[in-house]
Amino acid sequence: MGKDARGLTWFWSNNCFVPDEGWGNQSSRKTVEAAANARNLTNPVVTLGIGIALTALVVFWSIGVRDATAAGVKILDRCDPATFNAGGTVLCDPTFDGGVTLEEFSELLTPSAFGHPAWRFNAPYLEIDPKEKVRVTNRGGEGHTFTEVSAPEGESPFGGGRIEALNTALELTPLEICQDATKAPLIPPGDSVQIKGLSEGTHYFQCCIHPWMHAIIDVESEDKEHKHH
Ligand SMILES: [Cu+2]
Repeated sequence: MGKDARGLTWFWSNNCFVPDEGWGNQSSRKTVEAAANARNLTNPVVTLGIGIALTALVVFWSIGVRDATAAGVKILDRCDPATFNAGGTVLCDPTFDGGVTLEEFSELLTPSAFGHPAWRFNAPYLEIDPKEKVRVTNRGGEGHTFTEVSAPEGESPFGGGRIEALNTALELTPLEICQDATKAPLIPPGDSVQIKGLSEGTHYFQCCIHPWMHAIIDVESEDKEHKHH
């Protein structure tokens, strides 16, 4: 750890220093925790401690659960670390091989182009049942948010995020929820969040950094679907 000329505290993370203002230190801490958890789960003593019949039951049960919670959304981008980080702030994971330069990214920051399409949620539309959870994983090189947004019926729930330069370029009005980093927390590269307990109906999500990144999750019970058919 150390301080630079700008007074930022820097952390050693992913074989490079990152300032204590972004995702770097959170990311490495979570990776360490995840590795520790993985070790516990694969501990042979724990596995041996479970009887064969019980093991069979657990395996059967976990397959059932996995089927029920299969929904997933990948957060994607293609940031090129060399050009994105040239301004002095670590915007893009220095080890990430994105390939889209800041110049290429900026060329599509117009209201008509609506941002670079490599910055997106995949899939952008999901149908789940009420008990189903959604795992949202950041596979990009930048920090993103997956923030639920809403608006009165007939109005678009989507809007600008918390990066003024991006909002201005796209001529978007900032959404209030995006201005609060505790309500719209950053998901660092490699991290994931789980969305659960969504009510029946249509839910809208967007990135509060890159406001063209949108997703819709429709929650509908199977019973209801059967009645429709
Ligand atoms: Cu984003």
